[in-house]
Amino acid sequence: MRHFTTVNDIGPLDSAVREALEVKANRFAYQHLGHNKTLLMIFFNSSLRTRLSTQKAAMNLGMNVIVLDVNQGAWKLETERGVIMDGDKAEHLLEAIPVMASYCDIIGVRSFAGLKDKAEDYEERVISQFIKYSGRPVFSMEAATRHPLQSFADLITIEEYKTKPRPKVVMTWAPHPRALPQAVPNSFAEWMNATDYDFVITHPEGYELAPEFVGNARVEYDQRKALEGADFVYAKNWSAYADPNYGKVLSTDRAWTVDTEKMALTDNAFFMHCLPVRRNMIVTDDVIESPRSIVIPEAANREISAQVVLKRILEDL
Ligand code: AN0
Ligand code: CP
Repeated sequence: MRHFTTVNDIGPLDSAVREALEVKANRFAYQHLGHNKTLLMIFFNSSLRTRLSTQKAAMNLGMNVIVLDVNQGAWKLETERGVIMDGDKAEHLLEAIPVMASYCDIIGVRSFAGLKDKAEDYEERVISQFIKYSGRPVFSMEAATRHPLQSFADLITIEEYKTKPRPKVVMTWAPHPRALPQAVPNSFAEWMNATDYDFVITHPEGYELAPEFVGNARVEYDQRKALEGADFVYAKNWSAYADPNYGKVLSTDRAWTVDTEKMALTDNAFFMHCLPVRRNMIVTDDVIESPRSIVIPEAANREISAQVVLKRILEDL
């Protein structure tokens, strides 16, 4: 593997999951792969899980790790070419990328959607510049439109917990006070559409995701109807994609919060969320604390998805 930004980069999902379960059973078996190799993780946005799990995965593989928080202590970076740099940004990405690349072998980038300019976000302008100008393998730690390390961990988790060959997986929008990117739901849909699961998306009208991510998923505007018979409930908030409301919060209606009464409509479903989660907005205390909540094992699998990706990149370095 060279770069990892979408589901297409991982190849057949059954072998990716098999490899993940092997890595999970024996996570220190590949320490030689990363010897004298350096991972640079660059964060334009906050992170708890991605930061820790990716660093742990790299250490399992024997790598050295450098972490840069661009907005804490580094120079502010200009990302647009042709700008007269007389504002607060002291350095351009076009110098910063090759300089950073000179200190490492592999680069992980977290750069969220700005949610102001849809074209800029959906062209993936930041991570594609890293791919173009670094000369290094680059992987997404959540870019503008996708969060593939999360979706891969979600897939591993569903494979571990499913009790039917073809489970019903329901991704439901849930309320949140701030505007969030569509990266997690886009990516989850992209990965679920690559499986043979029964995959349903439910959200209020106006929250339609980009058609290329919805794909063949069933969209059901009635959340209760969507949840009937579900085996997995995947909650997530996102801001509007459709024009003219791109990046806006259209509703914070807590009638969409996942609670015990809604979980009772399912087939004793497991509850999933990528975290961080706002309790009693997205999901009630009762549901997230219930024995059917698998948010912690889901987060633990982030170490495994990152390790498979780093292992495959190291194998092809
Ligand atoms: C981010 C998002 O929704 O994309 C990161 C999730 C992994 N969430 C927040 O900013 C709260
Ligand atoms: N799920 C996830 O990516 O969490 P962080 O934003 O804390 O990395």
